[in-house]
Amino acid sequence: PSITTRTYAERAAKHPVPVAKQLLDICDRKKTNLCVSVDVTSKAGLLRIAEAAGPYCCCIKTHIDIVEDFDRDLVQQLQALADKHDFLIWEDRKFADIGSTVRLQYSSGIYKIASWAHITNAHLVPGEGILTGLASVGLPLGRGLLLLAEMSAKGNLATGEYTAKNVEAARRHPEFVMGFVAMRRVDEREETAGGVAPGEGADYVIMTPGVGLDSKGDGMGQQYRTPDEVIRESGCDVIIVGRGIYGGGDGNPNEEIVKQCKRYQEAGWKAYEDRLRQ
Ligand code: 5BU
Repeated sequence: PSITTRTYAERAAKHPVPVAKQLLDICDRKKTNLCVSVDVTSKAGLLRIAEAAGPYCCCIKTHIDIVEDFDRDLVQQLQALADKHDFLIWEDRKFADIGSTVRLQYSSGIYKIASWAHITNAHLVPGEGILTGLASVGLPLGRGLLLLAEMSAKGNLATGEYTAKNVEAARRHPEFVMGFVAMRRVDEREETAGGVAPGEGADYVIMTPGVGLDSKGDGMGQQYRTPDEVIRESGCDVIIVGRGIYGGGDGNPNEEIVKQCKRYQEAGWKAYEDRLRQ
């Protein structure tokens, strides 16, 4: 049977990366495959939205370098919210340098990402040294990495052979690479092409941006699909929703955030249940 017919709980029980196990367990426990992306520029806004969205999501995705008044207290409060509401934190840093440099970018500087983000992600453009560099910091801390095998934006270059190379590289780092940012089940296509029975290989968590129920794009290249297209049709595991929930700018009022979270949580979960029945 294919990975897409297994439940999050079944997959959690067998996953080799502790953070992937944690994430899949949260999805099962809270009945949500929603990751809320919070792209706001103030500490207060980020914390307010994380507090409002926390009960409905498995993960909060940050871009910490856009926050104007970043301080250590911000990440401490975010960690406290993650504990309180049972979600993971993903810093969408998109590392893209040589191993020795990303190692410092991940561990040091103002943000010290590895000290608070359960998950981060990287481009494979520099080659596999980037995985060795990030793993040297992240593995001892029990962190997990997503490789950017595909992207959501129109005309992006993460396609074809490049996508396939991401899957191959992930297979060589099974203890650290927990999955992919991708638009479809990139791992299973690979397995089929290579003659390996689908589902018999490693299990990767596919987390998918470009999700919206009310809009098809943002005029700057973003392309939106529905939770059903992403989870059921394309076999991805987690929907990432940003502006569809927080509304852009400094963010919707809490009431609207909660309403949209419930809407996306419900749509994502229904798509998952429909997929299991397929
Ligand atoms: P939106 O408001 O739902 O469009 O926000 C999408 C978020 O996902 C935003 O933080 C992007 O940086 C992020 N993203 C994306 O949109 N597409 C991609 O391919 C990747 C990340 Br990788």
